[in-house]
Amino acid sequence: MQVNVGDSILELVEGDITRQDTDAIVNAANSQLRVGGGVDGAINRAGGPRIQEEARRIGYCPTGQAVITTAGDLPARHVIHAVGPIFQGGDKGEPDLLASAYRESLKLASAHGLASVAFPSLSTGVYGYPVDQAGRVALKTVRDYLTQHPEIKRVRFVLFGQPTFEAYARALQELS
Ligand code: AR6
Repeated sequence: MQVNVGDSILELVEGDITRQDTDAIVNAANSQLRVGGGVDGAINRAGGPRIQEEARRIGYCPTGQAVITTAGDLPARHVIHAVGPIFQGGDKGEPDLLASAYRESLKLASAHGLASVAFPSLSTGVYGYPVDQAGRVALKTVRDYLTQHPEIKRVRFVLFGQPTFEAYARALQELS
């Protein structure tokens, strides 16, 4: 499923983010940048130790921000480590922090001249953000960024499992 945003493409696929050959893939990281479970564990397992070595040197990333490293042995060139919020009911600034994590990831991609970026569904696993709500925030934020930044040609959401894919598909239909 895909939509055009200006000359750029925003697309949804069901799959595994470690297999994407976009210029960057985004990791759902924690502030300590220490390898965890979920998509973080999968990226570090598939990409090898160089990713974590660089992340350790960076050391810390606040919630709502992002940092960039090598992608090690992965097909992508870079991993952007974005820290989404832990969901605490929704009235603790979570939507703004989630939007910020997406926006800051895209700003890093623009700054590094990267034209294609693959995102997982940030915060909707271990961090507990309800996927319907998170999908709306994610897609609106990315759509708005692409509207103003044509240098990013393609953003692909790589959704793990059919329920997550369908939640994002509904959110994209609402948005467009
Ligand atoms: N490809 C794409 N999506 C995936 C993959 C994969 N290979 N594996 C899991 N997902 P989570 P969070 C989905 O928990 O909620 C870690 O321990 C998953 O089904 O990875 O932001 C970090 O170190 C879900 O839809 O990230 C942090 O401590 C989505 O990715 C913490 O978890 C996000 O789930 C971050 O939690």
